Amino acid sequence: MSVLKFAVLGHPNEGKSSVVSTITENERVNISSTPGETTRATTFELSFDGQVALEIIDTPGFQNPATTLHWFENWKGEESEMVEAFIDAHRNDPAFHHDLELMIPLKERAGILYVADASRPLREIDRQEMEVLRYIGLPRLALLNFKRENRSFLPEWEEALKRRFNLIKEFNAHQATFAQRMQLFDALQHLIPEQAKDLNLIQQHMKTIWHQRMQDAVLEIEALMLKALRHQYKKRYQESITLETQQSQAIAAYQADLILLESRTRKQLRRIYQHEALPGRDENLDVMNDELFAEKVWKLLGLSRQQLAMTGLITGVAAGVGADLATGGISFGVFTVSGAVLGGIGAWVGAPKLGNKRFPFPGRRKLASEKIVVGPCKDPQLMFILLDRSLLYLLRLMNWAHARRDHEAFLSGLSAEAGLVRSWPDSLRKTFSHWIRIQSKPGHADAGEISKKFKTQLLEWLSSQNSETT
Ligand SMILES: Nc1nc2c(ncn2[C@@H]2O[C@H](COP(=O)(O)OP(=O)(O)OP(=O)(O)O)[C@@H](O)[C@H]2O)c(=O)[nH]1
Ligand SMILES: [Mg+2]
Repeated sequence: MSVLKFAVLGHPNEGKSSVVSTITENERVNISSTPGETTRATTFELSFDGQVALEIIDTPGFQNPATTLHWFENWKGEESEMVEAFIDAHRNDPAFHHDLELMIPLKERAGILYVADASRPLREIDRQEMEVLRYIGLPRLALLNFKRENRSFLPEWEEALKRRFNLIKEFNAHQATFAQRMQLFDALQHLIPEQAKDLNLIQQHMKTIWHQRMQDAVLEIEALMLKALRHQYKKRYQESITLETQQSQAIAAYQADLILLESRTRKQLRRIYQHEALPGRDENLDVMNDELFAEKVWKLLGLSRQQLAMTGLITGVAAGVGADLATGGISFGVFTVSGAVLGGIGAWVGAPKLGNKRFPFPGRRKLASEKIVVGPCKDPQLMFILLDRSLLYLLRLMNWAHARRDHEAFLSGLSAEAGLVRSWPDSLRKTFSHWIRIQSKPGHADAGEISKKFKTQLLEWLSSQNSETT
């Protein structure tokens, strides 16, 4: 496959670098609200199997389109030598620094992606820039990047563009989904038919990677579920501190462990989607940012009480949970706390409430060798909530354009009704309930089978959530 080249050109501050960042999924492209941020032609690559397939060249905005156009209009030499001659003629003029930089990729006959913010009025200077590109004569696609909602200027932009560009396409660099990026590649194939085969190959590579990422994400999420399901926090009993204090500390430590596991999974998901700069949590968010065990989270995410009752997972040991379900209260009867007594004296198992700190404890002598054990969790709702939060995070991540730098908005806006597992198809809920039952018994003969079934169904569901992308 040969290396295809496209230069991204346009007026300063229109979103050129944003287009580059989103197409190449590169969060390190410089983007800023200050016009003139990009000062040099800079190449960003798309590589597959270690081979560069596509170069997208970010460029500074036009500085002197009127003078440049005038110079082109008076050019008497060969058309193919015009750009080179222009660069030579202005080499020592600092006022043309950006104009020369943006022409560098054009010397190498890169295709042109002209970026314009069509949410503002068209000006004379825009027409001059378009004319400069028409004179250069390379295949050119106009990308309309709406920085604001306003579409009232669209007709005048279309009118000016259609006479000077081979194709016009809307591409919102800060909102573009995977499907819209694929459509951009469709447009490029129309723009340069002789490169259509290679462009199509790039598209296929991108689709394969997209699917692979979803599989990797599902693996990460299942791994989190497994760790959380079986997690135990153990601490040696200390005679000098009251049992109650030690038990609450142990529960807090257990919760902190799960929150850490969740954070690590979010980090892995960010790595998979090349979004490493995005936050794992943020300051002002509700269901995603509140700690895993916050009351609000337990109200809004996970299954409804009725759905939970129907999983068949709430039995005997989680009696506390059952009672809460009946009374309509929020359950914190999450844990089985067991003080496994060493020395063969015995063990107790209870279902204490975190709220009122009621812990059953047999009336007998405490030994220094006793341990406070929290977990594994016996409340299936914890699993559904963790899964819900992971999926909410994942869906946000996969649809977050790489050009966006407003990271503080990444986790916000997930509404109170945002829980996903409540609206899952019954089959998936059933499979995950089954998964919990089987996987809570390490070494279960059916573990491999249920794991496969769960991952397959989860992947199908994820794909359906992004159906426009497949
Ligand atoms: N809301 C919104 N903002 C955008 C969009 N595209 C660009 N911006 C913002 O517009 C400003 C300029 O974006 P850049 O991508 O740096 O623009 P540029 O054309 O590369 O700018 P220069 O390098 O200065 O010529 C930044 O503040 C971006 O966040 C968009 O589609 N939506
Ligand atoms: Mg730029």
